[in-house]
Amino acid sequence: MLKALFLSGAAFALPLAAAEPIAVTAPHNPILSDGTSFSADPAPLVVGDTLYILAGHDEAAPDQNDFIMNDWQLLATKDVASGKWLHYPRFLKPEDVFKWATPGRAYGAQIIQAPNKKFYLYAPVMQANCSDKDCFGIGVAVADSPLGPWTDAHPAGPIISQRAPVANTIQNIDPTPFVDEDGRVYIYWGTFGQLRGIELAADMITPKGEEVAVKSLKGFFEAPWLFKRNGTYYMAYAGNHAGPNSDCTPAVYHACIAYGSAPSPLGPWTYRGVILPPVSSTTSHDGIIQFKDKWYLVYHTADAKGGGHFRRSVAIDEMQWDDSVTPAAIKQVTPTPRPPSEIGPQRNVAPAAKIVVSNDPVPVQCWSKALNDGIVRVNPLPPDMWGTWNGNNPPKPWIAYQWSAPVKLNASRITFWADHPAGAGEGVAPPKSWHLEYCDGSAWKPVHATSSYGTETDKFVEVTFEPVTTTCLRAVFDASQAGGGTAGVAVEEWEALSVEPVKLHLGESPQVK
Ligand code: FUB
Repeated sequence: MLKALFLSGAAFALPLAAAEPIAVTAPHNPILSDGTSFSADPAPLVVGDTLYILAGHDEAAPDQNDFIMNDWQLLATKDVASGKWLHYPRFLKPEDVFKWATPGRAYGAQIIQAPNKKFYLYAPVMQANCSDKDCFGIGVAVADSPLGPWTDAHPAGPIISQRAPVANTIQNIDPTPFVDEDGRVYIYWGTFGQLRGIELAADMITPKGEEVAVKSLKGFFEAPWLFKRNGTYYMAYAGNHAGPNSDCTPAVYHACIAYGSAPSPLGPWTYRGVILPPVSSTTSHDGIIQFKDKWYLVYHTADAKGGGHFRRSVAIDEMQWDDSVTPAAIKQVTPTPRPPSEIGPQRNVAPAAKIVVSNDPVPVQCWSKALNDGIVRVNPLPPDMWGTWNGNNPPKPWIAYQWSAPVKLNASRITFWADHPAGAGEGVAPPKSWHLEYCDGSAWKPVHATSSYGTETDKFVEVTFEPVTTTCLRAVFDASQAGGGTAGVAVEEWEALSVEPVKLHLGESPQVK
């Protein structure tokens, strides 16, 4: 009998065996939102009246920038809108099934049902006793039910690795298997811009025919997801063609979910567009499925309590089609819940400001929007900050906020980030000095500071000044210089504090009320 606990938006509180699900009520995304269990790399599967989502399990500490993933977990629902899910934590570990695998690195896996009605799990795992440059290999396990028990379908080792079926030098992860209507089986996989595909025999494990290397899906990075609708094959994937004019992402560390289509399972593939803009985690990972007349995109974000780039959580949203074009196009998904349109009252009016920077377009590893996103991470990555480092660093960069209505300010807080010490002439260092200016008509004027301008890193440095009523504020930096070199400047968060708390309207054109 199921031992089901009903917890609100929570994962699990009692130590239960892997086979025992816990009932979760998820009023909104992410599905597991309370920060007790992080979930990543979702792969949906429909069996009868149930939608399953196989997911990895992020266990990195808050300051750890690494994929600590020791097992997979499973979520199941009969009604997405109800928000009621069964959660099977610690569903499966690599070493439980694959005797040739090491523990850990339980990256994105997928389960499909074969024509023989059995279920096959395709899982990237680390091979033990491996001398390859990259020891990830894709193992296959088989079961009579998605809930297992799972046994290794190919105990000799992975069906795909740097040695099989064709020697390669890529990282062999993120498998996406697919059974076509005629019963033929295909699998794609890959990361770091390398996408490979091959047909498998009816046994679901033996490679058949030529392997293809797909080059035509713009910005392909990882997380391919192969599916078919109305005779057209679709490949969704995490893309990272980055830049100020990119349809995908401004910052190279982040990814959008993009897609392409093809007339046959092995291509040729044509890029079609973006399904999901970058999410709050640097990685993005997609799974797409039809369940009870609706199409869904499942993905992950850093939005759970205590979440981060390596503490991700699975989310699900409806996906719509545009059938007025051929092939049918996927409409861009709006993630839910939508951000609030109004926040406050609060003194920090930065979230309502438009950001303008001296070094536009910023280097693609950085992201100006990080300046006023309210997030200061323990161990940030480049897209968690604005910065100037590009190998030819400007000596006097600046960042500015512009409001559509005047604000009355008397303080500002800033968090600098550096990987070099104060006084360095290379890398990213705290600025030699900095000051604040406000606009008065068309002229920039310095504020009358009543405290000093600190340059410490990794914490908020506050500067107070005599009140100014203005529509713009800017921070001007004198970059650190030494030995003829100029260091970069980086800022994680920059707050502009109004004299009194105010309500902020965060619509299309941000305003202060
Ligand atoms: O979770 C580890 C890796 O991060 C996955 O394999 C990628 O798709 C990315 O989500």
